[in-house]
Amino acid sequence: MRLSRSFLPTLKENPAEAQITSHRLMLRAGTIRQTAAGIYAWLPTGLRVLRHIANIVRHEQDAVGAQELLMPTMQSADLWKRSGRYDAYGPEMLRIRDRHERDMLFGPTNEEMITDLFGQAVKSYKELPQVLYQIQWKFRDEVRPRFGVMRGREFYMKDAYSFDLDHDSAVDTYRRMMLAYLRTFQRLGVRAIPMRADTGPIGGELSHEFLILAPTGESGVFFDSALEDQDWLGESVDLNDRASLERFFTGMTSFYAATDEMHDAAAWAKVPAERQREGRGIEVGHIFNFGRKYTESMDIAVSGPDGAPLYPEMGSYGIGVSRLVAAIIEASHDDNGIIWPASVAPFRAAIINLKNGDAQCDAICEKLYAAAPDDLLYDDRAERAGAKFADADLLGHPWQLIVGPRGAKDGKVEVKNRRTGERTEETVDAALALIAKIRA
Ligand code: 5CA
Repeated sequence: MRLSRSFLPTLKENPAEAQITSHRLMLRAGTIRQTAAGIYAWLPTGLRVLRHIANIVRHEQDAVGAQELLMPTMQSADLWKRSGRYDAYGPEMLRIRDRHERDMLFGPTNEEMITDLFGQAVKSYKELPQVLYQIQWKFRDEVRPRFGVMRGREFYMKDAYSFDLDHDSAVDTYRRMMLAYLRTFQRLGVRAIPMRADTGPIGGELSHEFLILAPTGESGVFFDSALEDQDWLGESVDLNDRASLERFFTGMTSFYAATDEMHDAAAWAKVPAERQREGRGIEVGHIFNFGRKYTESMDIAVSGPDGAPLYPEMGSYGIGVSRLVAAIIEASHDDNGIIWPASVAPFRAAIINLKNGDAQCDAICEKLYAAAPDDLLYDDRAERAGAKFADADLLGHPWQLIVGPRGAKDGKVEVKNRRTGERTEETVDAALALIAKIRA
């Protein structure tokens, strides 16, 4: 994209309404704008990041056998009356009446709807297990929406739901999902630590939260630093083998990790002091196994091996996709702006033309830009170099390809790594080779 033609409203000053770094930087870098309390429009660069995150999430869900579908945001209250949650959910649910006076709601989550869809389609135990997911907008009328998209009222969530024949099989599904989550966060370029969690109003016994460390996090966290050193992408687990899933899960849960709500001082004391990490964390994912809570309350059964009705065991698995955009920034920025992990960055790199109109500079920039015009941001504006550098740092592209008249004479490009600040002089071909491998 050519910056001179793009819709990218950056701000020089810190917006007064933003209290935390990620919110400030998201507004300043032109990724979002608030349209009502806790409700945001995603501007082109923000939408790019949101899509990149969603695609990584999608890929790792597919890899463990989950199937994507898309449910509506609007739901009928009747569904929720069947599970008993219509009254239980409280004022966070946005309730709406249609022109025929029917009670509707904007979905805060989808257990009821998916259970109903499952019940309409699946009749026999032979069709189990099933894991279904969507990436869809949710609405929760939070009392205090704050910190931008970190705690919004409308937010984007990946929600998956599983149906298994029995508890052991549901535990296998839970463990596969756990692995998918660890791989997802690693690919997103952040460390999200899984912690035993309270099951809260959703109910059930097996539950983990995934937290990204950041001083502005809402929960206190205690964990063994060994969890930060694991390579989940390299971990070989046979997804179809119960013993292999159990080995993985037992290994992972042998390391201490808990939020302040679940903290156990005695167990903590056994973690070697040099590996004890304490801090604050942002919840970016939450997985639950809650057994037959919805299949029983909504009377959704399949026929079992002996023909008798059987209520499947369920789990649900959420990732806060829009919250992740902010959480990644909390974990990855400096005084000059955002530092995007390459996997989610809006563009692979910025091309900075230091002298627009100079034949050599223009030619090199155009050649670099032609390599991936949809995935590079070419700063072709008639601005001072300083302003271009400041914007590139603010926007957080992992790489900057800087083309000035002095280097251009010799066919050279200056390449800056945003994270390390390191600059090297490269040939145009070397810069092209770099562009090709950034997101590969
Ligand atoms: N039905 C289950 C899992 S599918 C569920 O709704 N879980 S949840 O309530 O924990 O939400 C899942 C994730 O959505 C959370 O981990 C968090 O990352 C994100 N999330 C929840 N509320 C908000 C909010 N108000 N703003 C932004 N993200 C949110």
